[in-house]
Amino acid sequence: MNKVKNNIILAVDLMDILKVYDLCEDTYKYIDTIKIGYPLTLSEGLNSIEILKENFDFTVICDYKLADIPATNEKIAKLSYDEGADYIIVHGFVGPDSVKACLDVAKSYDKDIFLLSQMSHPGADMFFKSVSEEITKMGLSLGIKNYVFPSTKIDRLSKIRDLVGEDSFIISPGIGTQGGDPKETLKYANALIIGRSIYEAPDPEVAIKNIIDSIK
Ligand code: NUP
Repeated sequence: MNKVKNNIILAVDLMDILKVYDLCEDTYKYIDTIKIGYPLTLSEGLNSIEILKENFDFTVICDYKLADIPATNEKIAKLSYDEGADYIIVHGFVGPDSVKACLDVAKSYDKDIFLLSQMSHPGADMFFKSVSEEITKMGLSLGIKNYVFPSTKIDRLSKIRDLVGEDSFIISPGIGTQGGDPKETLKYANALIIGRSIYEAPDPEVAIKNIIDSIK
């Protein structure tokens, strides 16, 4: 990935496509990239991707955190790209063959993946803390350029930036509701993934404008 408008990726974990549509109408002027995951896809279907692309021309990141055997990862990746996904998020802990299966599918569609090597919630430290750098190094050895690393582990985010270098693109969740600071995070990440702080705000447009002002 090269650039994200206003460095904000809107994470939409709503489960009603009409509410998603309203949210997009309120915010599309400020963003060009949206992240959807299981909540929307399982409730409204994979064609949610197409709806978002056709109506708002968004770049769509599918946060399916693929973590299966290569053959199954491959099937899910194909379904997602067939439906118009631009990127899918893939878990690294499952190992290089499972990740490479997704990368190969992405390349065949002229698309790309994001590798996830650490998660934002407190419990993630139990297992990820000791392996996130190794997972990231595996990603580098596979030639991966896009990474998801959380804003809630800012000390390690800065290390991951040093590890992946300035040529890689890091997107970072955990902003606002989970405690991550937008400005601090952008010292190391290229873009912020923000969901509830925007879509649960009384006025999502005001919320997004305030975040944009705060990171100027
Ligand atoms: O480690 C992660 N943490 C995280 O919150 C990896 C993620 N992909 N996410 C996702 O980012 C999460 O599933 C949600 O879609 C978004 C953060 O949303 P919010 O906390 O801003 O509402």
